[in-house]
Amino acid sequence: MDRRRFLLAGSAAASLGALGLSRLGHADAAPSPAADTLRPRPTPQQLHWQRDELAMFVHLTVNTFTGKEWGEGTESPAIFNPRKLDARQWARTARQAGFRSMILTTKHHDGFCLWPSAVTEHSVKNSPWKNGHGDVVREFTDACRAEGLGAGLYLSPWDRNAKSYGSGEAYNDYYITQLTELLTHYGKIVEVWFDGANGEGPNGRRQAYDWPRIHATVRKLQPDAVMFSDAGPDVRWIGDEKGVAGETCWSSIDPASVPYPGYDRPWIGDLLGHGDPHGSAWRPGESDVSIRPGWFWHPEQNDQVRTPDGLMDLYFSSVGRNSKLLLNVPPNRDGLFDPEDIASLQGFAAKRKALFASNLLQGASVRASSSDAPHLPSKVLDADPDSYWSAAPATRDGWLEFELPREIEFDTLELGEAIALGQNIANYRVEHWDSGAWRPLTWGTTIGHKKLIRMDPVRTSKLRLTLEFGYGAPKLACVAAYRGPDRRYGPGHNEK
Ligand code: FUL
Repeated sequence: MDRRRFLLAGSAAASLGALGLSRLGHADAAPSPAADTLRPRPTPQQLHWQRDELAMFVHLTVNTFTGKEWGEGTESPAIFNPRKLDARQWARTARQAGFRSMILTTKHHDGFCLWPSAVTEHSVKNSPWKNGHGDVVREFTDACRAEGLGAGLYLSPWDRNAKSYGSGEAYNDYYITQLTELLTHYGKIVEVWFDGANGEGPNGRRQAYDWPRIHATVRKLQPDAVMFSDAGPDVRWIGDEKGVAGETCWSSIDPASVPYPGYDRPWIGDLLGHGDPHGSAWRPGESDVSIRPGWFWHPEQNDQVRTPDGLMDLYFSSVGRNSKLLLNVPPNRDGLFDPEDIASLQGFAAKRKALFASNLLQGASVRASSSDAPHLPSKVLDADPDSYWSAAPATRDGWLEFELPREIEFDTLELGEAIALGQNIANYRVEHWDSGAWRPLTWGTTIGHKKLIRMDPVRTSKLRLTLEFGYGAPKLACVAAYRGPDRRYGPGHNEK
């Protein structure tokens, strides 16, 4: 059913990560400090978006009441009645679990609008909920702001209810009107989410969307919002709906490789998952996944809510691979998050708090292969993402050595590049000092905003991080080691 399942089934075995590395020769070609500034960098909005790390998706529509995942577009608005709907409960849950924004499905593929749109009768205004006077988008955006969260909106281009769907301009006008309503009546919107799914409308026809016009409308009405789709333009889909970014994950991509949203090709999943170190566009990946098997609430899935450990796995495979996690939590038929989902989110937050409590490398003396003052090696140990160590200009590799006053024990490493200045590091190696010699600990590709590496507990008083290849002078904002209370992870766990 899902277009994205088709993509996964068809994804080529050849990894674009391998492709990225095979092109590393470029890195050694002609190192110059000027070349560093030519590589893509994030806009302030993209940087803010990525540093938020966690966003919550909220899927709600007539499907919540029919048990379907994709509505037909023929559902009666009379079935939509989330009697106890409390958007503040959603936003409070999100904030308490460390999420920084939420994205609501204002209209899913069934065409039912969660706000009283002026251009259709297929909306909350013809539902029994609040006697047709309700507006979920209003309650949602108000709740986000009350809890200090950014508000994002999903508006499905595919609409199985609109009569004009598949007609060309008439539907594009309809879509632009709905987008305009959403972007002008509800205050500041931080993210607009464009689904690439494009099926047939009620008359059996498909629609050619006017993407340039859609993008221009968002830029004009909400210049600070980032736009998501397979093809960006600001943030890209990570290529699967499992919450798993590529082990190699570049924030840059060649815009020509995914020319428009919904560009179905068998290789797109890998391409989006890995990005492209030579891509001209900074377009970081968003990993969307649901806390339950479905995107919408189904009573029979109440015992299949992901556990706190399962959510930790998602955190490592998305945020820990230079992506952002967009975790869906669907409200039930009362319009509330279920207690199971809330408990799991609280457990997830508690686990992150316990694991990332303190950087055990604090207090180490740090030496580097070279430095570009004032960006000294010790900068990787302060918690400020804007302060960083830089190797000397025109270098493409380097190392950092940490010497601690006493032995530490850790099972998790965190690395972070100074991504305000771009993403350069193609691969790294970590060694620890053991019985009078350096011993290999781990090796990996790409770092970006955050790379998290899990391993069996290691005891050492010295650690060495070697940045073997890059496309600019290495610039690291963070190196951290943590010891989690869990002991269940073995070596290589993160690679699976
Ligand atoms: C997909 C849609 O078809 C699903 O129903 C869901 O909304 C997901 C986030 O995107 O393309």
